[in-house]
Amino acid sequence: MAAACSFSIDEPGPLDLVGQNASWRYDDTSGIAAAGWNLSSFDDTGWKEGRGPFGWACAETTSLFWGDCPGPDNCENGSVLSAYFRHGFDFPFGSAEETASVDVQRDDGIRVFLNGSLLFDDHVEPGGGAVFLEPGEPIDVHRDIENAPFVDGTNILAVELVQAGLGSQDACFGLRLTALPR
Ligand SMILES: [Ca+2]
Repeated sequence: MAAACSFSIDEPGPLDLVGQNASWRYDDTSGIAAAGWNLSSFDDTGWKEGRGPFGWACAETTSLFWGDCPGPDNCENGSVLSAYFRHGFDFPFGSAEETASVDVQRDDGIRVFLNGSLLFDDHVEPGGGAVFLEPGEPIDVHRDIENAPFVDGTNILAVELVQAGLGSQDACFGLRLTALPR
């Protein structure tokens, strides 16, 4: 008697790539983008390391130093506007252009790069600083980016978190990434 045989073909679901509490390399002290900081080839081993989310006054897991500001009421010269983050993850599904589904917390503005290409930005002036977050304005942003430039093997996310002005009383960065297969 032939064995009963049944199977089903499931639609592929979202692929979890980077979790909210992932470990990142980060530079929160220089305020200056190092040459090639957002490229896959950049050596970030000299940067600090910590788990997300990052920030201050933001229920963060890892507190940002944020320049010479020991607190929101004591920001003098040398404070910085930008902090930089890098995270590598494996994309074991072959080189493919998929839809990247990104949930970020950003205060004030953010630029997100994937393998050196700008994936998206939010709440920043073109080529410049961030736009002030109004009181009560959400810090959570969701974006779906079609044809994201994933590559086979190791991929590098690089993020610039930007404040709208020196002495900002809070800073937040968190990120979760999934891919939606076609
Ligand atoms: Ca802020």
